[in-house]
Amino acid sequence: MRIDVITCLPSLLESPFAHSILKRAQEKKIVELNVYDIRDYTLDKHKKIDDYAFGGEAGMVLMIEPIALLINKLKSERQYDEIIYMTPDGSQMNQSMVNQLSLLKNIIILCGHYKGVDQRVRDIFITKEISIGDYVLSGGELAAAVLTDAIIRLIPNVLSDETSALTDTFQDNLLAPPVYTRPANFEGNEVPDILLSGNHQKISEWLDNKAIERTKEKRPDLWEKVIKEM
Ligand code: 6GU
Repeated sequence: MRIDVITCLPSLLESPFAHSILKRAQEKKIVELNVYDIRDYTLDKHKKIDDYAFGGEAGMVLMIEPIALLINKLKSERQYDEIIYMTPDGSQMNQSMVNQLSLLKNIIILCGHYKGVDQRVRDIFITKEISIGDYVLSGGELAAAVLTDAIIRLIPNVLSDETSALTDTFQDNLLAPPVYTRPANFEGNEVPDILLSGNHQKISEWLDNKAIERTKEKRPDLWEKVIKEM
C-alpha cells in the first residue's frame, strides 16, 4: 500500500512515521509512506500557500493552486483509490472504516490547517472526508497520523502474531480484556489465579467473560451493538 500525505507542516508527521510499527512496515516494504510539503509546489515568488478568506471571516485559508498542482502531479503518476481530507466536519473515523481503507492500494491524505482549505479543493479532488472525533485540533496532521497508524497496523504481515490485530478492542465490538505481567504479586495485589493455571481452555473462557463484563460496564452502547449482531 502507498499512502501520500499532503501537509504544510511535514515535521509534525516525521516522528509518528519514524518509529515502532509504522517504521517496521516501511522497512519491510509493506507500505510506502510519503510526506509532501505544500510549500514545495507554490509558484508564488514569496512561497505563499495561504490567504485571507473571501467574505471577511477571520483566519487564513490554504490556497487551491499549490494543492491542485501537487494532486494533479500525483494523479498523473498512478491511480488513487481515495483522496481523503482530514477535517472536523468529516465522517467520524471508526474501525470498520479503517478496515476498508486498509484494503486499498494508493491513497492520498490531505491535511488542512488554519481555517482549512479552499472549498474548491474539496469539491474538485476529495473523495472522502474524515474526522477523528468531536473536538477541534489545530490542524489535520495529528489526525492524519492517527488514521495512518490505524490503517497500517491492519495490513497483513505488519503486526507479528504476538501483536495480532485480531485481539484488538473494537475488532468484534468488544473491549479487550485486562492484561497482567510479572510480578504475580505486587505489594499484595495479585494476578488472578486462573491466568497462572496453565489451563488454556479455562483462561480463554475467563478472558472472553472479562471482555464482555468490561464492555457492558464501560461501553453499554457497544454492548447493544454486540447483542443486535448476535
Ligand atoms: Cl481531521 N482535523 C482537525 N483540525 N480537527 C479535528 C479533526 C481533524 N478531527 C477531529 N478534530
